[in-house]
Amino acid sequence: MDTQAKIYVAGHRGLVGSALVRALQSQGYGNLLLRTRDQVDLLNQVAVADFFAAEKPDYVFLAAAKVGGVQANNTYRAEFLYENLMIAANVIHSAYQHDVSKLLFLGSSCIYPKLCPQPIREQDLLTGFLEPTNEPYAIAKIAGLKLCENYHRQYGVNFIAAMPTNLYGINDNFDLANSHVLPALMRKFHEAKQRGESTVTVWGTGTPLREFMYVDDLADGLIFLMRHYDHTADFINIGTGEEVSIQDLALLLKELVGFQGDLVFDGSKPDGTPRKLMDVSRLHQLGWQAKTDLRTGIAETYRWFQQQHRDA
Ligand code: GFB
Repeated sequence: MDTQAKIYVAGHRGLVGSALVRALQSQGYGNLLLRTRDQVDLLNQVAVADFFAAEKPDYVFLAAAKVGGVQANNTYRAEFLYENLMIAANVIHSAYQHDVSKLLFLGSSCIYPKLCPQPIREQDLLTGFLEPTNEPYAIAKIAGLKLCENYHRQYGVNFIAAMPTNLYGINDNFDLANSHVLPALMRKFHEAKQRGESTVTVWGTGTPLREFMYVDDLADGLIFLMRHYDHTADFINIGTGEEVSIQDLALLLKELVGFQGDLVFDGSKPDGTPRKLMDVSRLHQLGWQAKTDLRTGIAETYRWFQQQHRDA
């Protein structure tokens, strides 16, 4: 990927897309193609086709998606299915029609069966039932990776797909109802500390295990894959290979935010899948691994979060 190549980052204002823009710019890629939803609506087939015809990008990072935590996935089921299917189909098809040299599609670790053997290997896809709370999102993401696989098989295009684990970092969504656990708890602890409250509510039982990756590591890994991983009909996991229980995550956040009170677990909220740890041996064999540990990544994110609050 030449530093002058025209690189379209779809979803450049989101958690992943904005990290990609930071990483690409810091690595000397100066010809980035960025469009807001108002400028190019990725749900609109004609708008996407016209955009690709006019701009003819060389490389595409497909990081645009409708995303959210366990409750958002379970509430906006139709939107998660429809919007993610449309984004994947419109962008991947247009990339094929307009001779994009290489495309990288972003999926999710929730594509794998709910009770998958751990750590989860790429070949475990479609070997069991999905977690019901995020089945619509997972189906759309499976469709996206299958589009990459089958456009490659039929047309020979170099479209690859990466399946990231749970992510966090700068520009995350901190909405209390719809966000993922890490930003939600960071905000809850921060606000409880400011208001002098004695408890913070953690959803579910606290026993589920999750793997968390700092989004700037992910961005570096995605650029690595774009440069070094060509299509072999296989998508690839991207994660840290380390897991933590939701209870231990909450305790770490409590400590780093400096909240003195107690945790209360709300069993009326869903736990989601019991365990979700990626097997990242294929990625490690290629020569890349994540470098930011959870404590450091959370501290960085919390610094940014506090700065945003001060500015607001
Ligand atoms: O991050 P999260 O919403 O997504 O929840 P998933 C992870 C775990 O944290 C669940 C618990 O067991 C939640 O019950 N949790 C505790 C909380 N307190 C909170 C809270 O305040 N907010 C949230 N959101 N959770 C998502 C999928 O699953 O993972 C998506 O729904 C996507 O499709 C994403 O794949 C990576 O890890 O359960």
